[in-house]
Amino acid sequence: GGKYKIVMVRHGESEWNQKNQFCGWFDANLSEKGKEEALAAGKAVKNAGLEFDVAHTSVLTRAQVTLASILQASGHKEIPIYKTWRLNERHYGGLTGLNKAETAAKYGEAQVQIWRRSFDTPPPPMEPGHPYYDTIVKDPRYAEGPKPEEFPMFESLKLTIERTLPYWNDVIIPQMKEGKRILIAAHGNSLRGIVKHLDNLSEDAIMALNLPTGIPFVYELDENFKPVVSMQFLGDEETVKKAIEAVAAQGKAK
Ligand code: DG2
Repeated sequence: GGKYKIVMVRHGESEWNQKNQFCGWFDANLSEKGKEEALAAGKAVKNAGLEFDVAHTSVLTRAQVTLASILQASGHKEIPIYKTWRLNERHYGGLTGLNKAETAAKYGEAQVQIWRRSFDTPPPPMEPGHPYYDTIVKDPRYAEGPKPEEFPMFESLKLTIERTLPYWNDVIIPQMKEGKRILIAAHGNSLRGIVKHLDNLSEDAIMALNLPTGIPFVYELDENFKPVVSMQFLGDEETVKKAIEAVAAQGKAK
């Protein structure tokens, strides 16, 4: 095994995942299925004998509720929980709220694949007047950051990594060095950014990676924080494979 172990999980299915809408910084709730996935994730954590000293999550409800369920279902009490916009989902810009399959029918599956998975092509910006512009920009949870000048109106995976990695390096790594056992509950694309960094994946390799909802995965890292065990899911292979394929298929026109 490695010197350090860290567990990450994408939140359970949200109501917008269920409706197949681009979500990004919109604060969707978990669906009923998502709540069940979060509880199952907690049981899997318990069965694997994993324990945590601290947890990190985004400022979005779907990640926070998932985290709370996992901690409760795995018998954790009162561990410190850090919430940061730096672990938020990537900001989906002008696509926020659109149905992914309808968008594929309108612009083509290839374009939707670029918007969802390219490394550095961002989605179109969210302009003032967009149905969710005020909801997001004026949300009081962002009083603590990002600063007005760094508040995104869209993000590629590259831009997402640029605001997530400082948190990994400045907050999470020092806690690991102190011996803290950490759980991160976040999002498909904020976690894809961390995975790309840890596994040193190429821009092509990261395009092909889809993360399932509600299935925790373990990394073991050596003293230089290089993986000795990468993305080991707490779930049987077939279930994980199907869940990953379902995420990939969300961009199909139907
Ligand atoms: C999804 C990811 O984010 O979408 O923003 O729609 O992890 O918060 O459900 P999450 C969204 P894709 O990039 O997989 O289309």
